[in-house]
Amino acid sequence: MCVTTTPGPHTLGKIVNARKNMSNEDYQELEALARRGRWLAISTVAGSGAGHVGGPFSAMDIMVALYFRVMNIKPDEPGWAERDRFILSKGHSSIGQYVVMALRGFLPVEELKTFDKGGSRLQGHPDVTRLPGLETSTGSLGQGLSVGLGIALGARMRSQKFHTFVMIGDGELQEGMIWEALHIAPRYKLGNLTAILDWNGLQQFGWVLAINEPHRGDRRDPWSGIDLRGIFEKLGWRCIEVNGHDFSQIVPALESVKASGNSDQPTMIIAHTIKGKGVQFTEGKHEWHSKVATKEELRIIAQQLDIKEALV
Ligand SMILES: Cc1ncc(C[n+]2csc(CCOP(=O)(O)OP(=O)(O)O)c2C)c(N)n1
Ligand SMILES: [Mg+2]
Repeated sequence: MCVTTTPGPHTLGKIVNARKNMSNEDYQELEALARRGRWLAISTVAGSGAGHVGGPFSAMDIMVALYFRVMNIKPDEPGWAERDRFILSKGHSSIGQYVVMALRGFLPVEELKTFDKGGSRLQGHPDVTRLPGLETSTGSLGQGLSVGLGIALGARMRSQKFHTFVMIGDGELQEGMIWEALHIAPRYKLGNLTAILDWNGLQQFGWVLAINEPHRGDRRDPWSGIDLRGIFEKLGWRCIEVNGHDFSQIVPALESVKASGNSDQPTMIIAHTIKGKGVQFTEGKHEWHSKVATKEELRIIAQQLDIKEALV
């Protein structure tokens, strides 16, 4: 029989907070970018009247690290053949990727205002036919790791040196197609492929056993009490666990997998994260999976993120 688990960030016990491997200035610069990214994400969603918040906030620090420190990319030449590839398989967090790409110079920050509008390059879920810099369309959960695997395999066959990163959600990890890719990547010895698991313990509907809505089933973290690391390792993945909100752990982990791109083992970075991270009242709250902030909430959020100017 299934039982519900205690609410809240399930993995905090495992998170190490030591700031090493990085200067304070470096850390603070990345932190400021992530705060600005979170503000742009939540204010853009508010301006558009729809979109996701919890997932983008959970993934923000990792995406900032990838785009600003780790990936070899040229914002003014998004199709550059040697670029490192990033696929946001949990495509509902698109606004997070768009704001990081805007801050990095792939598109004007002003363009964020078109988010989720008809004709916009910034669709609610990433559309590769519209926005240069995306590697594939995502949003139907479960597909991105297989696409990334194909890209990494193609790179190996052509002796191309770039690295492919794919971020998946912990809810998304329930999709069967992800497990097909998890089985196959080690067999192809794809050291040039890194999956990043955004393990925030929450999906769309939270923790409460849905007594009045039995058709929705048990809403607990599906991986609660499961040794995911052990499973990934048995399948042949090298695993690194990080606090997904500590740049001094994220950046070295991502850099180390790039450095070992020639190895014969794909890597799984297990990122322990908090859904809605960055704003007190959104952290760990499934209600903020996709919610539009009110004007009053935006005012408080701007304060908490230390954002001086009102952008909406
Ligand atoms: C195939 C598929 N089924 C369902 C959905 C609807 N959906 C969007 S987000 C989401 C929850 C995803 O949870 P998780 O992967 O943990 O993402 P995060 O917590 O980072 O938001 C669901 C069920 C979808 N987009 N695709
Ligand atoms: Mg999740």
